[in-house]
Amino acid sequence: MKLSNIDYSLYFVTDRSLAGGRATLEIVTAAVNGGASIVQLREKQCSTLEFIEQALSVKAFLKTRNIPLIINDRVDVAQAVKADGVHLGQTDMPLETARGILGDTMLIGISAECLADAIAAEKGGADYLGVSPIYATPTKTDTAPALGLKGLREIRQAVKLPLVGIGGLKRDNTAAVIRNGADGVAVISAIVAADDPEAAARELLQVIKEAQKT
Ligand code: TZP
Ligand code: MG
Repeated sequence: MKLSNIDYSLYFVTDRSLAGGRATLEIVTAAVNGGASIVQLREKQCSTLEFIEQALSVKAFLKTRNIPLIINDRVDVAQAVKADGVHLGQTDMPLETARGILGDTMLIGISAECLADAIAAEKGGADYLGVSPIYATPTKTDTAPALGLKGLREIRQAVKLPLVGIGGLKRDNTAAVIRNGADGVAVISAIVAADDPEAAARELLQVIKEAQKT
């Protein structure tokens, strides 16, 4: 069964290239100890075997904390490890195809790069949207133009799905993303590249929780 009542507040996305040699499981553990509420395993370089092994070890840890695991890009890997969901971009497997394969067993998150993407993904049965990118970021340069807070607000007004903002989000610009309609904030470098990922996650979550109150 698909998970419900997901807490999207602090959505942590991994990236081993920014981890300074630290293991993905070590960073995920720190992020979760600091308050990450959902984790996406994003592996752009490794073999399928390594992706699956990594996912199984991260999943075993996350299960002990009741934190959902989302797999980036790869429906087959998500299925192989019985992840809680898969996250798909606009040039990944189409939503309809993925839903056909996965049925209702798994969450499907879609990256919405514009208003039309968001509306189509909601109509197509996505479970949540990554509004992408809010700001330009060196972590991913092959993105659509930045949506900014105005683009986020337009999407918020048009769809009911949970939204997470992604792209260039740090402690100082996170509150605005929540106040402009996002349910949560998705980050890579703000946690992965931090000297102390646990403290970085904790500080971000504090900002998010404060902003959610207002
Ligand atoms: N999709 C849109 S921007 C982005 C992704 C995966 C990268 C976000 O990384 P950072 O370091 O949080 O800006
Ligand atoms: Mg993708």
